[in-house]
Amino acid sequence: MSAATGDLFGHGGELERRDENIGDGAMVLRAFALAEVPTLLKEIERIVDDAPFRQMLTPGGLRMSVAMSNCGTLGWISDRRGYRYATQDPDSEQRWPALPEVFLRLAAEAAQRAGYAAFVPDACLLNRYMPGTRLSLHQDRDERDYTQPIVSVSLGIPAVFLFGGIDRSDRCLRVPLVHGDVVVWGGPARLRYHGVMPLKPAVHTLLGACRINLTLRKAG
Ligand code: MD3
Ligand code: FE
Repeated sequence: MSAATGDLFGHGGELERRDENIGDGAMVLRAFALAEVPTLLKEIERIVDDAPFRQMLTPGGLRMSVAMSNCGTLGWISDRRGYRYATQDPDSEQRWPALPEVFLRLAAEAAQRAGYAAFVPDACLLNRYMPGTRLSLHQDRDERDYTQPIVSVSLGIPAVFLFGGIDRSDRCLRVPLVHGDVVVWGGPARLRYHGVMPLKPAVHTLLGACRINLTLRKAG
């Protein structure tokens, strides 16, 4: 892209697909999900119709700032008893909605591009952020097999992702994530601490004052 094609800022804007390595095993695929956004949003609507977003309790009894739902054979939940994967939505006592085909395809294509062949997730956590919502520094360690990557899809208003190290006290890289970005976390990045800074007030054309992050995992 050049000035002649309308890229006034010279960085390709948010429409250009581009791969960025942000650390060993962690790859940002800029705009990778853009073409699928309409389908993704339709599927998200169906999922949260059956399994509405809710703010879960931490084992310590605090209400999480992020509102969550799940689809797939396993869903990540948190309550006074701890963090775990469950086959049922604890609110409805029904199985989680099925993983839509477009989620499976996008996850497999992104993982493939980052060097992980044949990624077949069985769990998708849907995280909903509003301005002020944050996710504190944590590791994802409730899954069975850490050799499997995690694929995340960012939709809606921007966020600053915090990418730490293997120790909680390691310094964090700040990675801005925007609508349509996909990140693949695997290998040595799989157990690194990470979180999301409090979201700044913003409005997205399609999602309003909201960010939705899909996290696709093979949990079982
Ligand atoms: C890095 N979600 O749901 S996705 C989570 O934007 C979570 O909602 C964030 O962290 C969000 O657990 C970040 C990116 C992500 C997911 C898993 C990781 C980054 C990761 C596992 C290891 C290292
Ligand atoms: Fe996480």
